[in-house]
Amino acid sequence: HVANPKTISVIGAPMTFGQPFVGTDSSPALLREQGLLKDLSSLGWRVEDLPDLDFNNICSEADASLSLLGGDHSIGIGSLAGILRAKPETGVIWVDAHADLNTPDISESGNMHGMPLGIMMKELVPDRRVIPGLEWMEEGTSPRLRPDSLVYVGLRDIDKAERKCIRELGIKAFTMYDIDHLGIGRVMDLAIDHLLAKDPNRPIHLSYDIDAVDPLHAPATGTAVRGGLTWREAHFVCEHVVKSGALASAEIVELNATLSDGQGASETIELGHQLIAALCGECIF
Ligand code: 4U7
Ligand code: MN
Ligand code: MN
Ligand code: MN
Repeated sequence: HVANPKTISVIGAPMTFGQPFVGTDSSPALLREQGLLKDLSSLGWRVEDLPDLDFNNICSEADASLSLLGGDHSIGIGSLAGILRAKPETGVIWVDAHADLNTPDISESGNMHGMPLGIMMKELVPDRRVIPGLEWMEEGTSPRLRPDSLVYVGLRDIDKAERKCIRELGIKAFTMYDIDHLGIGRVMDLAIDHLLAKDPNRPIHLSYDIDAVDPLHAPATGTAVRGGLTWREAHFVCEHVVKSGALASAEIVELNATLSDGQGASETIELGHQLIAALCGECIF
């Protein structure tokens, strides 16, 4: 019914190496099996269904695209590198229980899914050639994420060293405390304002870690933390980012159907599916 539909490219990123569990690699297939792509078409999008990334045969970083299906959150290293290379002025909204601002030097676990933002910040890792496997990031143009181009939503489990970095770099962070205090509506207004106040035309990338949502609704994930977003808050985040008109790309990560019972797994995958549909404008009228 849309004469000239907008195109959404969907890429599966079946990555598990950023954390100790297998299972996050099945999520792109599970989302596809639930009819995700058909739903996006019926929302009026022309869907470009790209093959899953092959992490045994890596040649370059992921291209910027509208929707990336993780995979653990270490895929953020590649997606941010690709997105910032294509559009360096991109602002990032990071929806997560965790700050993912560790570096190999300060991480307590050594797990890469806790480091994607740390690795993107020049202030934290000035030369990425020291990190085995990431030498490519310093070749040619080396896109970086500026601390003032990032906003967190949903934080509630921050490591000591990360807390220090957030303070020192002055990163805008809305924790669950802020969501309780101000409400999700005000928090999302402030988050989007922070990114768009100076440059209303810049693109926004949304990185959505399913563990931002309360484990009551999203138990099938590797690092669940109680006290997260409600079902409606989780959706509102997506709906409000869409409404800003600035959303250019998004990824949904850390779904792991093997880490819960059958019902918990299907509820988590279904929620991931619904959040992507919300990002494609399902509830906007
Ligand atoms: B996720 C942690 F120590 N901070 O670095 C770490 F608490 O992508 C958790 O947000 C990281 O799920 C969680 O291992 C990474 C830990
Ligand atoms: Mn997380
Ligand atoms: Mn994360
Ligand atoms: Mn996690």
